[in-house]
Amino acid sequence: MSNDALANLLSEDRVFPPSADFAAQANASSEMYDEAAADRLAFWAEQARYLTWEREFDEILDWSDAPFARWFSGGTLNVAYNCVDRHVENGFGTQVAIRFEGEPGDRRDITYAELKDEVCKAANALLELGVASGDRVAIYMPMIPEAIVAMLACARIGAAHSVVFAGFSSEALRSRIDDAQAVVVITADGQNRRGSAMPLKPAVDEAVSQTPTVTNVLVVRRTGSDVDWDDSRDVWWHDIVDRQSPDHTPEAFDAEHPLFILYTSGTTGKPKGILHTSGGYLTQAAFTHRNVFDLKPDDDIYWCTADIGWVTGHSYIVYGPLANRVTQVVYEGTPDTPGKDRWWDIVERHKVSIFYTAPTAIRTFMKWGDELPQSHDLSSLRLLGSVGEPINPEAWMWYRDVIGSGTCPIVDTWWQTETGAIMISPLPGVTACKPGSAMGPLPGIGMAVVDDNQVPVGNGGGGYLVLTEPWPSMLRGIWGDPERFKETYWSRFAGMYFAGDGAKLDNDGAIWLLGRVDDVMNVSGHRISTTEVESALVSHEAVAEAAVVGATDETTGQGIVAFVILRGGVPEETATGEQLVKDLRDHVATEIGPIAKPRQIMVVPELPKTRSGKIMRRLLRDVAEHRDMGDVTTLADPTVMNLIATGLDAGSDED
Ligand code: 7RM
Repeated sequence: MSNDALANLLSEDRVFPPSADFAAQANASSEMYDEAAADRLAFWAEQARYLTWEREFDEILDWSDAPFARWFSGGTLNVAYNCVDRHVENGFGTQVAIRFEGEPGDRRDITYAELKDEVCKAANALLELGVASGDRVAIYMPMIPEAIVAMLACARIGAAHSVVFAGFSSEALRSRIDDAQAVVVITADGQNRRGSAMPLKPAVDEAVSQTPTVTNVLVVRRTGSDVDWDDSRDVWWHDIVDRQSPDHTPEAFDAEHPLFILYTSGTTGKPKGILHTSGGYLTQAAFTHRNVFDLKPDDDIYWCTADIGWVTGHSYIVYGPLANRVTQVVYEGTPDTPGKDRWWDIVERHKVSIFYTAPTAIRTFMKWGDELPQSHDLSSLRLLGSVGEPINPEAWMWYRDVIGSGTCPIVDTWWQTETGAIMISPLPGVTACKPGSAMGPLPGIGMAVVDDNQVPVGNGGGGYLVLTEPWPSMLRGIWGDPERFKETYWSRFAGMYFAGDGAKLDNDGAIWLLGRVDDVMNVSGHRISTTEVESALVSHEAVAEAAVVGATDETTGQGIVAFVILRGGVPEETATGEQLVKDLRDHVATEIGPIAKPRQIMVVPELPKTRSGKIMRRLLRDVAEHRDMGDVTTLADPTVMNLIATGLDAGSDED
C-alpha cells in the first residue's frame, strides 16, 4: 500500500456505532471483554461448556511445553455428535441444517435428523473401508452436501480429514495426500462450474497412481460424467454409503485428538499441513460464530460463501455453524451463473439474514453495478461479514449501503488457517466500527503490534501483528514438522506468535491490517507463496529463472506477476511468442491450480538482485504496479528493463 493511501486510511473519521435495536438483542456484550480480561482461562472454560463433553476437562490450558499447547486436557468429546446428534436429541431433528442450491438450479433441504443419518452411514462406510481413528482421509470435492457429510463422518470416527480445494491440480493433491499419508480419498465425478461439468476424478486418478498409501477412492456421482474406473480401488458413494445402517455410536475422543489438517502456503516452497485438534478448536469456532455473527438458531438463515477447501469453509460452514444449530445455505457454483445476480437471487429466495463473504467478491460486485443487487429484495439481511484480506473503506461503505441497506452492522474478521477461528473483529451490537478497520481483538485474545525489537508500538504506530497469548483454536503444529512450526511462528519474537501480517494502530487504538510482510501473496483472499509459483515456473523446460511478485489489483487485492529468464537454446520465435506465455500460465495451473496462474508474465534478460544474490522483489513490484502492461504481457519492453536497471543502481546495497 502506498504511504498516501495509508495516511488516508488512518485519518478515517467515520464511525458507525451499533444501533440501539441491534444492541438490545445482540448475543455479545461489552461485559465479555471485562470478564475475559479478569480471567482469560475461566472465560474460555465457560465457552467450552457450550459444547457437550462426554468427560469434563481437568485443566483449561497446559502451556508447559510451549509452543505446543494442550487445551481442555482430560476432556473427551465427539465433534460430529456436537454438530449433529445433540441437536436431534434436543428436539430439533426437523430443523433444516442445509439448504443446498446446486449450480444447475437443483435444490435439496437436509434436516438435522437427515444429516445425522447421512453422517452415520458415511462413518459406517469409512469403517467398512478400513479407515480407523488416527488415520487421514483426503477430501477433494465440490461444494455439495456430501462434502460436509464426509468431513463430519471423518470427525465422527476420529480420522483426520485433509480437504484439498477442488480447484487445485492433481500434483497439489498428490503432494498433500503423500505428506499426510492419507488412506482414502473422497471425491466426485465432477463439479458444475459456469454451466458445464468439470471433471474431478481424473485428477484423483493421476494423483493416487503415485500415492501407495491410498487403498480406496470413494466417489460421489454429481455430474453424471463418464469416469475411468478401477474396481480394486474405486467405490461409488451411492453403492457403499446408501446401504449402511444409519446407526453409529459416536466415540468420545480426547480434546487434543487431531480433527483435521489443512495445507496453507508459507514462505518456502512446500505448503504446510496445519494441524487442528478437537475441543479447543470447536470451542472457539462455535464461540466466535455465535457472537461475531450474532446467530439466533431459531430465526436466522446464514450463508457463508466460502468453499470447504479453505479454512473459512471448515470453521464457518461446517464446525462453528453446525455446533450452533444453524440453518444455512450451501451453494455449489460461481456468482455469475446463470447471471451476475445469482447471489442476490439466493439471498432473496432463502431470506438470508447473515451473510459472510470476501472483499474480492464485494469489489467485483461494485464493478458489476448497483442495479444487480438493487433488483432483488435484500431486506432479510441483518448482519454482514468480511474475511480474507483488508477491506478498503470504499468497499466497506458500498457493502453497508448497497447490500446492507445502510443499517446492517459489518464485521471485518481477521484470522488465519493457523488461528483456526476469528481473532480480531468488532462485536456486533457492541463495537462502534470504522470502515476498513477490523477494530480489535475479541475477548480472550491477546494481540499486539510490535516493532523489530518486539517493543509494542503505541497508538499511531505500525509494525508486526503478534498474538501474545495461546488461544483454544490455535494450530497445534505443522504435520510432521515440529521444527518448522517453531521456526515459522515462534522464533521471530520470543514467546509470541508471529502472524506474518503488518498492522498499524490508529490514534484511537483501532487496528488496520496492512497485508503480509513475508513472501506470501493474497489473491482473492487465497494465500499463495511467491516461491511456490517460482518453483512451478522453473519446472518448465523453457525457464531458467523466475521471480514472482504480488502486485496491487483493484479487484483481487493482489495479482500474480512473474518475471522469467529463459534457458539458453530456446528459439527466439518461441521466446517472444504469446504461445510461450500461455504455456507457462497453463503450466502453473497444472502444477498448482488455476488460482495460481500469473496475471502477467514478462520474459526478461535478467533479474535485479542484491549483492548477496537475493532477488529484489520490491523493485519488481514497483515495475509490476506502475506500468500498465495490459492483461497478458509477452515480452518486457526496453522501458521496463530500464526501470529494472535504474532500480538496480539505486538499490544495489539493499540486502
Ligand atoms: C481466514 C483466512 C490468512 C491471511 C492473513 C491476512 C489475510 C484474512 C483478513 C486479512 C486483513 C482481514 N485464512 N486476512 N482476513 N487481512 N483483514 N479481515 O483468510 O490462512 O487463508 O489467510 O489473510 O494476511 O494472514 S488464510
